[in-house]
Amino acid sequence: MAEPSKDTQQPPADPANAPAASSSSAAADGSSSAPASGGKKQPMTVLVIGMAGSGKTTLMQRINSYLHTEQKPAYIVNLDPAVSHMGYSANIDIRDTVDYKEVMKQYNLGPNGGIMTALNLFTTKFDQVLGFVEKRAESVDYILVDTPGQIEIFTWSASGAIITDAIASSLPTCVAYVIDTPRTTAPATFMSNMLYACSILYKTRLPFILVFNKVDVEPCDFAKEWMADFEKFQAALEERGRDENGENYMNSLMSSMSLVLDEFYNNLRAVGVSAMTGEGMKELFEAVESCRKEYEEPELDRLKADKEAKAAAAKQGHLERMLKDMGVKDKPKNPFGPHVRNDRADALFDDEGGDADERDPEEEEAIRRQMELEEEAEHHMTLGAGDIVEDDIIQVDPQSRS
Ligand SMILES: Nc1nc2c(ncn2[C@@H]2O[C@H](COP(=O)(O)OP(=O)(O)OP(=O)(O)O)[C@@H](O)[C@H]2O)c(=O)[nH]1
Ligand SMILES: [Mg+2]
Repeated sequence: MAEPSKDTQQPPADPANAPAASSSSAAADGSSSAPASGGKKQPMTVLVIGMAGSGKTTLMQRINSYLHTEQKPAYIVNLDPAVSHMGYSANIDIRDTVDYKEVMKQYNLGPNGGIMTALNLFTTKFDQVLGFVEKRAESVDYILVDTPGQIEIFTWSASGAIITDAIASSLPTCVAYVIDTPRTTAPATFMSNMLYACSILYKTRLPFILVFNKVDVEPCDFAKEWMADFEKFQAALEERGRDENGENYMNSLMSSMSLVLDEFYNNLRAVGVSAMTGEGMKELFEAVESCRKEYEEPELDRLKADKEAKAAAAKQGHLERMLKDMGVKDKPKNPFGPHVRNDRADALFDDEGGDADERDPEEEEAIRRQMELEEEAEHHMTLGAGDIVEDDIIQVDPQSRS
């Protein structure tokens, strides 16, 4: 791509003086998120994505004011170069950096291409944007990102992937996929919208919330029901698919796709909201917090795996010390060493000339333990340290050796 001209692109504006969310007040009064292990909890990034007109920008405004009343400050990033009116001020606004109309002129593009290219140009500076966001991460609870309605940015464009990967590798992040509920009541439209959501989920691989917006106009119960009960959705699909002659033109592809979606619903949460009235904000933020947990789980798994590896190493050291103390590693001194297991008892009895019935129970027990320990020592030598399983180690009781 040609180097963007100075007319169309400047470095992202330093948002230090941007008049967005009054972030420091709540942090100062201690009402922000609870600190985790001495430090402040990282802010959660919410990427607001959805089709044109689904209500993303209005929802951003609503969320911003909700967070203000909750005294949980937000940091706002606007990635829509074509937005004409926002009911809030963004800390970082793509419009301060790229003029998409100028991009249209210079690259001879239509509005859609202009918006996409403007975002692509902006993405080349996204490391700077991330730098600004990270600087403010200490003092805010949420980072809200508004995006253009050109949803294909997040399904196939490189800039979408660069943006989501950059943010998500730095901060806990989730996608709020906004759906225009009144326009989704037809089963085929609903399915098409869900397929979009599905492809964004698989492209971003981030915790995901389906946000059914505009519930002041149309409640989203029908959608939740279709998501919960696959058969009801199929029935609706068949019902609506009948033409005036009563023939059903919904083909088996539709049915198979709805089966795919059934699997997809397992991976997400759905909430009904109204960006207009503010209904459902609490539920939305409960979903966001559950996304935070989902995002953090792999990290927890890693910590758990670390802990288990350390415990295994400690047990191994313990075992080695015991084996050393007992001298079982020293094969020549080991009375059972030269014999294969099945011959051991006989070899011992032959040496001592004893009879099995006359054996001292304590001695027999000592022999049995010694055999077990030796077997473990051999097993240990053939396995790597990481292969030692708990059962191998637990069987060794140092008390019983004395
Ligand atoms: N009744 C109702 N209207 C809404 C709601 N949310 C948004 N709208 C209206 O939907 C229209 C589109 O809203 P926007 O917020 O601009 O939608 P958008 O997704 O940001 O649109 P693009 O940026 O063009 O993709 C506006 O007329 C809003 O007033 C809602 O919850 N209820
Ligand atoms: Mg918008």
